[in-house]
Amino acid sequence: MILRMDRLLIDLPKSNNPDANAAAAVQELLGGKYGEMSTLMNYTFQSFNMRGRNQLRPFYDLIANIAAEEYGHIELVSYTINLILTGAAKRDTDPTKEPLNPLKDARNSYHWIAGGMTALPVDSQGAPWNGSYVNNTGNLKQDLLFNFNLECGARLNKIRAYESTSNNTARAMIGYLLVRGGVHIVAYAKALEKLTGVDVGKLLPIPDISNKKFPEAKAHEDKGVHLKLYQFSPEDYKQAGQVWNGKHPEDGQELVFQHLPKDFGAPVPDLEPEPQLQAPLDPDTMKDILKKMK
Ligand code: MN3
Repeated sequence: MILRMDRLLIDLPKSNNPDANAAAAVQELLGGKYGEMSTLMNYTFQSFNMRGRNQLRPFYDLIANIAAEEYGHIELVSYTINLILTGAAKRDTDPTKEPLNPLKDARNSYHWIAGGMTALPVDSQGAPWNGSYVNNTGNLKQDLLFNFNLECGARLNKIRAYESTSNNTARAMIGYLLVRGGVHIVAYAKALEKLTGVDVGKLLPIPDISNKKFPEAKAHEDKGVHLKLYQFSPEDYKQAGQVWNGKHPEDGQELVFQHLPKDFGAPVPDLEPEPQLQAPLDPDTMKDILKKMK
């Protein structure tokens, strides 16, 4: 089971430029075939379903820890979309003034027609995420190879999303996830190496561009974030360190398996109301209800 914390993995800056089409592009990193919902659900099902896990414990622990981290990744991408959409319409409660008009040519109309200018479990074209993106064959080598490919595809899409927008919130999120996705690529490469003896690390990086080329990723790598695999549990899943050890294939630094540091992450950004969507409740009525509930 999962213990949840009301924190975000990094301090996500507020957007300097509301941009509904940039938000639509970022959706690919959430609900696309290679998005965070896919990594979350792949590793979640692979860990639930692993037969003979006691013989395979270090690999089970590895996949389980990464699955838990991916929950925080879907949260981070969702908040990025929410922050980029904040203020993209005119804030006006008078419907005759067309407050939503600035959005009418944006690619994904579900963002404000179906939701409150917030993230959806869909890709950059609005197609819903679906369960066929999960690959869980019951064969460990096959699943690890799939995971390696999934993380490399995710990295490709992150780079293309980065190249699509200079939005500061999007780039801060992508910079961090390039680094953490990079950890997961190396982790699955190491797992395949331990199982087969093949030097998978020689393939890296895919694509042939270093994370250090992206200033928002380099800032995290300078602090060694690319060397750490986290144990997402106080006591459990501790044998992942038998896979995550040795040197990083790109810069030769020593890898570390550790607990999440205390006070890891940052407060969750508060999302301003968008009154033109008729989404907020009347503040006086709400105050009164909360008083009665105490
Ligand atoms: Mn991820």
